[in-house]
Amino acid sequence: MRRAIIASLAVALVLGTAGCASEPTPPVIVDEPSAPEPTTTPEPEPVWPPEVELTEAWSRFDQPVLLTHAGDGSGRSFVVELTGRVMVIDDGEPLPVPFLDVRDLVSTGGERGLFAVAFPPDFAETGRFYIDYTDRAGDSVVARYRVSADPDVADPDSAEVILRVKQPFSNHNGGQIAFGPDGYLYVALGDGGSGGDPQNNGQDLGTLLGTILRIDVSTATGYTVPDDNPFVGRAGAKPEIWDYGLRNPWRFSFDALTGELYIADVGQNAWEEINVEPAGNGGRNYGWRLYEGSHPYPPGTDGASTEGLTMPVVEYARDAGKSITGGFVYRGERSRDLAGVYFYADYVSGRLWALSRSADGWRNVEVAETGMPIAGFGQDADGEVYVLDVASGVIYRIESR
Ligand SMILES: [Ca+2]
Repeated sequence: MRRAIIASLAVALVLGTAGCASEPTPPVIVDEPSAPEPTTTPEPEPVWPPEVELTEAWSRFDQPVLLTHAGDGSGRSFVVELTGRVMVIDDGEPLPVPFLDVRDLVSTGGERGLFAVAFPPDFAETGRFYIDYTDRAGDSVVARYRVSADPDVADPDSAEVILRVKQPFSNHNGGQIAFGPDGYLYVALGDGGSGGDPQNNGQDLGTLLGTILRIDVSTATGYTVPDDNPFVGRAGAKPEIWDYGLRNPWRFSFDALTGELYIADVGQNAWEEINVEPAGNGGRNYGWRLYEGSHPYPPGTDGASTEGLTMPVVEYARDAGKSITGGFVYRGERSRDLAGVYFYADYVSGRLWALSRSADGWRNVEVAETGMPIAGFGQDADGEVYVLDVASGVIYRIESR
């Protein structure tokens, strides 16, 4: 009798969960032996679960997808607009004149546009910086620019394309670029697009598609490949590759304190995922198109051997969202309770999550249902983290409540 009551209770609970659209399956921690071991436990540990509010900081940007800083001591922030401009926020005020306007060079619509700007550690001395966009032909471009005599305005004539990657399809263009703690430029490239990676680019070390690259841009022109890149000298492999097996790593970021690399990889039809890489520990195969998240791809197949693959730290299914947007690890002063918390969101569902780890392992919790199409996050020179609404053009600061 008791067994029957428990059984019917269980059925009721299952039905209740399935029937309630507002309570999706939360992201789950993937417990994989191949997952990277934490190299550091940041101190102090954040208050858990974090309670946050989004405070409107600025508005009227045109499809903002990234807020970053130059690391030059100026305290300025730079906002990347998908439509092709980089704008400056100085002393808390957006400047009316763009830092850079490449709308004439950029293709937009769908998953195309101006994606990112990145400033090298020696930017204060050299004035050189980098942008990533899809050009008029739809191909991926990384270009170097220089500031003009006015530090708030770049010289449009200084453009030098240092990398151009042919895109076989219009979608999955990656788009993030950022300097690692080692001073090298990291570049995300999607698998080339379509669906299901028809060219198998993710598992092919002979193409730059489906990867994160690591290149040395300190040269006068172009770039060189660091000698200690993981695939240097391997026959048939592109030496620029740092990590591979990625589908569409639209957003990655480095923890400003630990140097760990957080990669959010957009899924195919079932699973969105976050991967966390120990600082300086590349050469990893993140599994696509053998696996989507921790699940064999295509669905219903037995799956390839997981040997040599790095599985995600966390993943979520379609009832929680359909397109992951990676953010940043909070390292600011304003909300000390959030120290060490990584924020990410889903572009379609508008859900905002916090991920962090304790001595017992990773933990993940939803912190807001924003209802906003979040296509990007930001982190300023002070380590504060921002959420960017690509539709309304409003930028919100994440603060502890
Ligand atoms: Ca993966």
